[in-house]
Amino acid sequence: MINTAAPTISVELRRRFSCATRVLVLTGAGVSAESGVPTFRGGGNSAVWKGMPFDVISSAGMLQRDLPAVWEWFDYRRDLLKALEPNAAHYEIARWQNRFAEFTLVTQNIDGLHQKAGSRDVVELHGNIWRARCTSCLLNHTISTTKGRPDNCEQCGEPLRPDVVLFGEMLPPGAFERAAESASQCELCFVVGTSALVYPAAGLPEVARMAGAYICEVNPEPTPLSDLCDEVLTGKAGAVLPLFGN
Ligand code: BV8
Ligand code: ZN
Repeated sequence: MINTAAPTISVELRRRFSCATRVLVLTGAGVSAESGVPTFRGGGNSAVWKGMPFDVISSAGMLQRDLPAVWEWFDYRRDLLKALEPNAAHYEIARWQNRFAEFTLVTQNIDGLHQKAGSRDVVELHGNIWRARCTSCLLNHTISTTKGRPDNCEQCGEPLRPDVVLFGEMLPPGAFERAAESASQCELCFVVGTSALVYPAAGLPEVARMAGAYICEVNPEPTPLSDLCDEVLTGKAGAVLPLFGN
């Protein structure tokens, strides 16, 4: 019997939430699920595109072999995103940036919904689907919802690629370092809507725990991180996170 009742936030967590100054939030696809963004894994199977598992189509190897196919995959996801809005979880997290003196939001999501909800200075570990990058001079290009994306670089004319981190590729310079620095300094770390299977992102909560932080996971399902957490709030982020607001 699925327990749909909202989980209870412990007195301990409420106390820590009320007096914390250094807080880290790490999010994954689950935080955008209630906005209608398909997750990669859920219900036991993982996303497949034209018969290819997502970590194949979203890989450095595929980019070398077939850039147009990679673009087709991200164009499809971007089109899906156009009509979608942030949900209550995104808005609650956006409010937290004004609540805590040292607040860091680290996301694995490329959908830009945290920023659309008002979050500033988001550490995007895996890039952003609304940007393209030149394969030669690395110039960044913004992809607008109306004009779509240019095929070639406006500076050197070489082909553009999605400005996202593909499997087998390094994270953006400094992004993981900044996230790990905040994890090693935080008192309270929330892990929201991630299956915690992709590295190095999934290693951040361990960094926070090693530094003595209180770790809280928000997820309707258990993950490999659940046992590492001081508290697990079993439920949907859009229902659970606003409970901290009152
Ligand atoms: C790299 C962008 C160095 C593209 C992404 C160590 C061990 C093993 C493997 C590795 C390792 N180190 C590196 C690797 C390889 C690899 C990796 O981790 N592989 C995995 C599969 C084992 N990592 C890499 O390749 C990384 N690069 O290591 O570079 C290097 C370089 C060269 C040579 C050697 C080393 C780069 C990884 C980044 C890849 N790009 N995204 C795109 O989007 O297509 S990863 C992508 O997948 C996402 O960004 C995210 O990170 C991941 C999906 O995970 P989640 O976001 O958590 O989503 P998921 O669907 O899985 O889960 C959703 C969760 O939400 C579930 O738990 C569900 O229960 C929950 N949920 C559902 N609804 C709700 C909810 N929660 C709350 N509320 C709800 N309503
Ligand atoms: Zn260029």
